Amino acid sequence: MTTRLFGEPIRRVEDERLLRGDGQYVDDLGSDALHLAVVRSPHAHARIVDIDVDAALDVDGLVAIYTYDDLTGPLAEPLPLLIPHPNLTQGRTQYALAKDEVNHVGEAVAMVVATDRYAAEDAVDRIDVTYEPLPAVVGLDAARRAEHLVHDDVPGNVAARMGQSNGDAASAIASAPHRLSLDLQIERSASTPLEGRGVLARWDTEAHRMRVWSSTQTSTGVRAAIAAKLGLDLGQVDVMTPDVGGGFGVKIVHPWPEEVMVPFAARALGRPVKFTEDRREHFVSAAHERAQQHHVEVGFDDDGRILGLAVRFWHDNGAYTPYGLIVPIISSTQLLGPYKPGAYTVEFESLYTNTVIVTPYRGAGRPQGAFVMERTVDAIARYLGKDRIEVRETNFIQPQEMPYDHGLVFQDGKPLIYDSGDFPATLDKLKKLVGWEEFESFRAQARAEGRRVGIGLGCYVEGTGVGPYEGGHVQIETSGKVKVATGLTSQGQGHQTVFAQVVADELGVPIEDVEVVTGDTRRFPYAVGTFASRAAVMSGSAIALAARKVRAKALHIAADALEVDEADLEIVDGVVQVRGASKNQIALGTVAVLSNPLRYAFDRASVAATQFAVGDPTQPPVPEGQEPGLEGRDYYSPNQSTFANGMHAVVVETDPDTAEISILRYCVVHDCGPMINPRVVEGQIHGGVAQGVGGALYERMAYDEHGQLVNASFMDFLMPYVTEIPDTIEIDHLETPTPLNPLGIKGAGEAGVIPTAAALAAAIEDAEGFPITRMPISPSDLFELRRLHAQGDAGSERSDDR
Ligand code: MCN
Repeated sequence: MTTRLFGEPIRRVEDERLLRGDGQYVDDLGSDALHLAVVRSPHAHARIVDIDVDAALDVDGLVAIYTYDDLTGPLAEPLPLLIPHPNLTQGRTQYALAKDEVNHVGEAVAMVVATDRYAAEDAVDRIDVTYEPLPAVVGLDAARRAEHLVHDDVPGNVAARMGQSNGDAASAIASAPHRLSLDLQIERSASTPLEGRGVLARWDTEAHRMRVWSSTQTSTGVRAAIAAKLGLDLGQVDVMTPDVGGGFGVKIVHPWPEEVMVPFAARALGRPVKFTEDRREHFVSAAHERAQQHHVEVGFDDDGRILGLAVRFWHDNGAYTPYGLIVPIISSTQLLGPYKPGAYTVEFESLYTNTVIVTPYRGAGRPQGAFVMERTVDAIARYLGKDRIEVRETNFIQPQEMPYDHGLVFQDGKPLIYDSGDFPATLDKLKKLVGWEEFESFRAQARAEGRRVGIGLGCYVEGTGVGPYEGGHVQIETSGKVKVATGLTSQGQGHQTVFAQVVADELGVPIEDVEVVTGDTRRFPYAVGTFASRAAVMSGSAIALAARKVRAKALHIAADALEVDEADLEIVDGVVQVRGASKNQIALGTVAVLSNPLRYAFDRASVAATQFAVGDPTQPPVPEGQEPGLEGRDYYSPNQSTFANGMHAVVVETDPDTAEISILRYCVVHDCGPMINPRVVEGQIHGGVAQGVGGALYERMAYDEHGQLVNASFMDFLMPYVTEIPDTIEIDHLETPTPLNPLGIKGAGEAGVIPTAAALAAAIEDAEGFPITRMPISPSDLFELRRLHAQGDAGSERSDDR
């Protein structure tokens, strides 16, 4: 009997190679390539008056310089707006090279190709761009004031306004026994993967084919963009993702200017060209997220039951909107978390600023949403003098209410319907894990020692596995090895392991015999990409379905060969056998040979080596309704997202003198349905919590009023080290399967990051005794809040009792 691998916490098969330094990233490839470097705007907002390249022309090793004037046809048009929305009436995207205006520091103005990066950078330094600086709009306050405009033709800096309602929230709030209003704010942060962006292109002048390697989260998207921008057929472009050193959202955008300019240069020059982004470039020219200001009005009864909730918020979308309204739409719908809000209304404005563009960063609008909702629920509890757990329990959607329809439209344009989850049970587990009941005695003991401690929690629900589709291809080689391909890409999530687990189970083969390839358009040309915690649900399901097709085919061929009934067969360790009769068997590799009527001499040798000998070597026709080859392809395309959930609790200590914030305990209960690999899921949660702690306590994009990012390096942008992350993140799981996919699974990749700021704010508030309404919070911020609180002025929470 083969042991079932689904659910086993096996070690990741990719890790040994990666940890030994044997990974292959884009920059490890193309040693023969020319190098591209970028002239970037030093101004947040300026008109380009002139670009003088003369002084760069005598740099040794210079091969080419490109400005907007060198672009023609589709390449001279703005880059695509990837996710249009009817409300995005003022969407704007940038050009591959700025045309006549720049809208943030770091925007690409010209590109240089040279024999090496040093020469390319030297030439970049010698290109003299004359700018006419314009007033910069930096931050949400300036965008809302709209004294200056980012785009002349966009009044009020408003890219889009949008609202949704379920019921009459204004009346429900007005007639509620109690009312509170809160102002809550989250600042900019960013994905900051270890590997920045990178792209290498080779134009094959004989075959007229473009081969591109990109550090991307969507190889099919990059391929489509390159084909469209360079006037090539899709079939002429191959895009491969080698190892990718993290993406966390920032590599979903496609194409980045460099992703079309590198292939453009490679074709124009007839030589391979590559671009490797450096850290400073990443800070000022890739994407950020998170900055939002929120105003909440909530009405509730004596038990803390929410009767009406009205949220208005302002979303900083940066200089352009290539990713549409996805982030604020997610905030506006997912802030509801596990709760019934009574009547609900939400409205937002997505605003332009002269700063780096905003696209989804792990969590994608949900950390802000969870912060808003959890701060609101905590404020209700504090106002009523009730336990925070009790108020949550009062407002939870109950398991028997699933599927639960919120009466809103989700990010995918489909109704926001939760499919599964047991929120009371999740909270119960968390209460026990963190020891909620025992905390007061710990607080008393700490207080007696002159220490200040606090406990907080944060709950969330996350739409995962968003559509429209993903596919899988599974092939059994004549060697018995199994090759699996799916089109979406991997950035470190362990897909090579988990997809192999799924296939090994479905086919009954040893996992060592399964090899998984992701993000290679040559192997699987139709795909969407890796984001929205969708790979397990989408590709996992598609691969399982494809493997089932292969299994059915293998059993059919084997039954014929063994002259037995298909129903009597099983596959164990890569061998098809009659149940209970171990002698009557045939290896899957042999079945693969038989699946192809054209049998080669070397295939026959492998057949002869099995206990079953092929009788007639003449080639029979392909049986009707069957295709040659032991392979299968299938797609999974769900009607809606599946909703995972989780709850975090954190215990902090704040230093009474220095205001330093230390995490004493961090606990997570998580429900992503059945886990394919609990070790991988927990690794994802660890990574997510680490990023969440960064966003809550350390990381902020510090723009000055001129739009200069003054902390654009890891010396100044405080990404947490291992010393700032709790040694142990205690995790428990609840597995409520979804009825929506064949494996019953929900996503897990963003889980760790979503409620971290909410839980930490709650814990700090609990330790300090005054409201925490904005994140991140540094020791200096806390110190200042203490001073304001001492003056009776900390926090922005107002109540209005009836
Ligand atoms: N998994 C599982 N069982 C489940 C659900 C998931 O074993 N029930 C496993 C999956 O098979 C996968 C991992 O957990 O190996 C994450 O699964 P999933 O939730 O499907 O997320 P994706 O694989 O689609 O990854 C995307 C997600 C997102 S949106 C961001 S952002 C993110 C993240 O994953 N970026 C990452 N995790 C990251 N991890 C690394 N190392 N690097 C990134 O850039």
